[in-house]
Amino acid sequence: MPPPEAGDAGIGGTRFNGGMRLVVLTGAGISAESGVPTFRDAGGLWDGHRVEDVATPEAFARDPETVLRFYDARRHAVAFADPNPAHLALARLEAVFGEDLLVVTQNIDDLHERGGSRRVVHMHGELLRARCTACGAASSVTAPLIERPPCPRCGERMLRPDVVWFGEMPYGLEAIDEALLACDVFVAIGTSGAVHPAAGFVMTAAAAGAHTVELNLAASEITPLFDEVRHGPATIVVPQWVDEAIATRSARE
Ligand code: BV8
Repeated sequence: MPPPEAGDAGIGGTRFNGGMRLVVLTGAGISAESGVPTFRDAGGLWDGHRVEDVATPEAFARDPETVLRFYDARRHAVAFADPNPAHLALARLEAVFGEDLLVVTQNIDDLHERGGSRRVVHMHGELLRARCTACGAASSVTAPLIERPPCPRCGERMLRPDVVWFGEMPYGLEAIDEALLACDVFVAIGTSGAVHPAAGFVMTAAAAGAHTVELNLAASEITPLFDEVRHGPATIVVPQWVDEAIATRSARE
């Protein structure tokens, strides 16, 4: 894929060529203004807990109650959160770009879906899903997992959050890689770039010729890797960028 030409119609710094295929990666920062705490900001999720105590298979084996309570509490909190203008903007983007847009989220909340996005890959799993450690079946969470509800398929009371912990293989990597290699523009929203392999996606996209954009409240660990950086709260910078992307696409049609 040829790199974007200087003359291509563009938005701000974003240069689109040909197909305008987009991959958007989101992190906890896109849900921050919905009241869902991030991980590494002050007062974040990791402040109260050590990752090793709540987000690894070893932690679950050692102290399942602490881990189940940690995720039950987050699931309860997310139920009271609403999608914010950044989530709604990405749904508007999907309404225009359709299959030319893939949203990959590191988040385990359902705010993208409640905001109207349909094409979402939850590479780190989902709070609202459980996985049976006896038969492997995935199912929707219908009660706090600390109550040990039965697996809908095998009846065993051995459900864990269907969430990807540190040391576990993220979901959807093949499809994500395919989309990164084919995209014209890669956008990272509200992620610190602290966790792999998500933190490396910008390099995969850039190596394949994509224009890369970071939309974040502040500089992240991977800011230097992007062609274009816009700092500000997601509820401001994401709708702005989406409006420009839609205008650019409409101007080309
Ligand atoms: C794996 C689910 C094998 C659980 C999470 C190199 C290659 C591959 C792996 C590794 C590697 N080096 C190290 C590893 C191992 C490890 C890892 O990355 N460790 C780190 C700590 C060094 N990775 C793994 O174990 C992964 N699995 O490697 O499998 C493999 C090997 C090769 C290739 C493939 C596979 C699994 C990692 C998944 C762990 N699970 N979440 C849960 O949610 O409880 S990670 C968790 O932290 C999140 O899901 C998220 O992905 C991650 C990072 O969090 P962010 O979303 O970025 O949030 P954070 O708080 O950090 O930052 C918030 C950002 O928002 C900030 O930038 C802030 O400025 C911004 N912000 C704040 N407010 C706003 C805002 N922006 C805009 N507006 C605002 N209002």
